[in-house]
Amino acid sequence: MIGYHGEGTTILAVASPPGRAPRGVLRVSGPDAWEVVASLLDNPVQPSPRGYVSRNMYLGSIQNEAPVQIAWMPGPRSYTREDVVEIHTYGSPVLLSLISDALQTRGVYLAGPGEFTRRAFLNGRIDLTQAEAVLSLIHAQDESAHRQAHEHLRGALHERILKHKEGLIHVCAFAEAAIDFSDQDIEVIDHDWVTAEIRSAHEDVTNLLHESRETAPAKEGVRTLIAGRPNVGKSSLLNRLIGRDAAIVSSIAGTTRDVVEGHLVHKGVQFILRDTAGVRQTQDELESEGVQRTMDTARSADLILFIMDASQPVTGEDIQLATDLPRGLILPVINKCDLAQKLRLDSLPSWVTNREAIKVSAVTGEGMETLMAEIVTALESSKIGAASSAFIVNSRQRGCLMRAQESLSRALESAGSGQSLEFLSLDLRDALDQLGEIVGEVITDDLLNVIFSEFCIGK
Ligand SMILES: Nc1nc2c(ncn2[C@@H]2O[C@H](COP(=O)(O)OP(=O)(O)OP(=O)(O)O)[C@@H](O)[C@H]2O)c(=O)[nH]1
Ligand SMILES: [Mg+2]
Repeated sequence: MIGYHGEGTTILAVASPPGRAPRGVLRVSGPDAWEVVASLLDNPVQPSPRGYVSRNMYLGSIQNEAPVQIAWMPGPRSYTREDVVEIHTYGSPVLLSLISDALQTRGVYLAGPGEFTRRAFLNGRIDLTQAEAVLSLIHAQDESAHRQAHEHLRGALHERILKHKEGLIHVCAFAEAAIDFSDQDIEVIDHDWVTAEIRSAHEDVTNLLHESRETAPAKEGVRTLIAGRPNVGKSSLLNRLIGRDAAIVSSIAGTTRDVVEGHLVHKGVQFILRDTAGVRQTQDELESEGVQRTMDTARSADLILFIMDASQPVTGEDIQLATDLPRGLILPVINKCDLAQKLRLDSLPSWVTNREAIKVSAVTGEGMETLMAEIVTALESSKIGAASSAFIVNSRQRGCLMRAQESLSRALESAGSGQSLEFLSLDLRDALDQLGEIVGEVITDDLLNVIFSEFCIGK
């Protein structure tokens, strides 16, 4: 059970990463923040913060002479909107835990995960999309995820949702007023306007969903599958790309069985590379399990590199695999181009022959730069990865968007078919609830706990 503490309590957390570090930071937030921190200091300070300037650092010492700097950030102009005091000192785990213990004996609680951000949300400083953005920012693994989290932090998603909420509230209010007047013979509602408002919200929600599907992978990295028949050099290529021998390489066909994963950051984009079993018909039970895994991985990949062997003629296995692989973003790559060229692509499906295959050698390293450049170009044109400035929405937000989209579709239908306005108003209220939930207007404690439990302590 995650411990979150009620109103009026003061909480603390070590805000610097665990372990030894040059600096350590403890954060205290709540009504008693100043008083308890002041009571810990060796040198007498005012028990009241009067006379101390907001956002200034004050020198002192704590726990028998450990020098500290105290930053004073009175609410409401602080992260949590409560009084916040930060204690900056040596990054010694022992010292930090001594201070933490001393604060706890004075009635300060250890913060739960994300409790500072939770308070910022509950005190109205940020909305839920921004709180979640703080989380994404902490977890961002590459520049593009970082940039998108920043966008949310600025409230970009919030703004886009609110724009439609206003319009829909208006329509809903009119529809409900019209219900009251329905026994009188006056036309109080302009159907064209109603339809236009709902359609515009429906369109934008649909767009958001569409954009988010395309960009979601960028959060953890572009899932890249290295596929090909046995022995074409998939494992060698993985090792070459990530610069270490992660996968076993051998001249025996059918070496790789498990999916071997490697990470690579290129031009600010994070890639999760997956080397897999070479695909062929096989009686070997283990190998065929490996082949099964390759095809499963293919279905969830954002990008597939289809590897061929320059030194061999095309085989039935190449053709079969080229036909079976899902046609998302897929690039033909010819490996072993350091050897005499025997490969002719004619018999392969047109998606391979229609474009120029990228020629590389995993052994000499030739063509690696071109390969990465082609990948980046392909990603840019497909909107996966760094080039996209589109919205990343998380799965919670996505669920709300999907439900809002459904309600709006129903509302559109009932507006168009001249059904009773009661239906329209119900569907609009549903849609508004869902949009409200995205920004955290309608939200339960349970949901809040789930969201904030993903945070680290101290944020
Ligand atoms: N000359 C040359 N040999 C290569 C190149 N890439 C791989 N090889 C050799 O080809 C053989 C197979 O390489 P692997 O990387 O194990 O091939 P794989 O596709 O992972 O094979 P499986 O795991 O069995 O599907 C090894 O003997 C490698 O040394 C290359 O670019 N040039
Ligand atoms: Mg292999």
